[in-house]
Amino acid sequence: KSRLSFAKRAEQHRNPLARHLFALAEKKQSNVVLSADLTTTNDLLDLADRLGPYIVVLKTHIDILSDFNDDTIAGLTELSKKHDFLIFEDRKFVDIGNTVQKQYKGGVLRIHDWAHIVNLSVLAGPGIVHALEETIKNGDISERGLLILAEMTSKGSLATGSYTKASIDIARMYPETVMGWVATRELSQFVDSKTDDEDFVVFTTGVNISSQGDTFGQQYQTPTTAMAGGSDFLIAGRGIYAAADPVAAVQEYRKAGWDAYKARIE
Ligand code: UP6
Repeated sequence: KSRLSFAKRAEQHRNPLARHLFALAEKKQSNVVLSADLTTTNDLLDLADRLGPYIVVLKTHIDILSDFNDDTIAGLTELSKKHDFLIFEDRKFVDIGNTVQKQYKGGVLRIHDWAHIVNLSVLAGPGIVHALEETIKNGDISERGLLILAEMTSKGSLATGSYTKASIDIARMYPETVMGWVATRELSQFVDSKTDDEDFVVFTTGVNISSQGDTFGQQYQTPTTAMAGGSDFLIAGRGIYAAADPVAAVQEYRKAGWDAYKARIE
């Protein structure tokens, strides 16, 4: 796990989006990514507006909205500027490169236009990353980045062992656009020998302070255990938005995550 401060990592990182992310974390004293899994535009924008000050990234599943339209994206983009957070579309691309390029750049969702970060699985091999990287490099927006889904939090996940190792190996082939990975912990045991300028960011899903899991096999850890295990950014959904008071909850996650971060760098 990195003992360097976010400020230091912001200074040194080769990827402009990673630099921005670390600088935002430092500025807002938060490493919370809100998984805003609400299903109407109004509810999503309302949550983003109320919780925006306390988070560094808003994670969306844009295809679960029942009323997705141009105002959804205009609203999200405006709030991302107002409260200074990045947008991460949790799209989990998985198809062959030729198809994901179309899914990323075009279609009804035009994800590349508005999402700073997207993620993908390497089930189909490295071509998917090559394709998404090409779209980013050919586009005229510099702040776009990828995360590789190296592990999953649900019980019985097959993304383990050699699959996780392959995810890391493929991430390291594309250091200009792959900012890091989504994993439950630090995965340095899968990195054979690290080069000096390597600094992959670890995003961790399955974070909840008051629950152990759900009836579909989701498995949670707390902000404190996730940070101790080597996470950099904590992704929490129901623990925050389904709480009786989401604003109080996001502040609680922020404090827990930031205290654990402080303890690690000092
Ligand atoms: N997510 C996981 N586990 C993974 C990958 N992604 O939970 O391995 C995503 C889910 C959801 C969020 O799609 O958007 O993270 C978790 O939400 P929750 O905190 O409400 O469980």
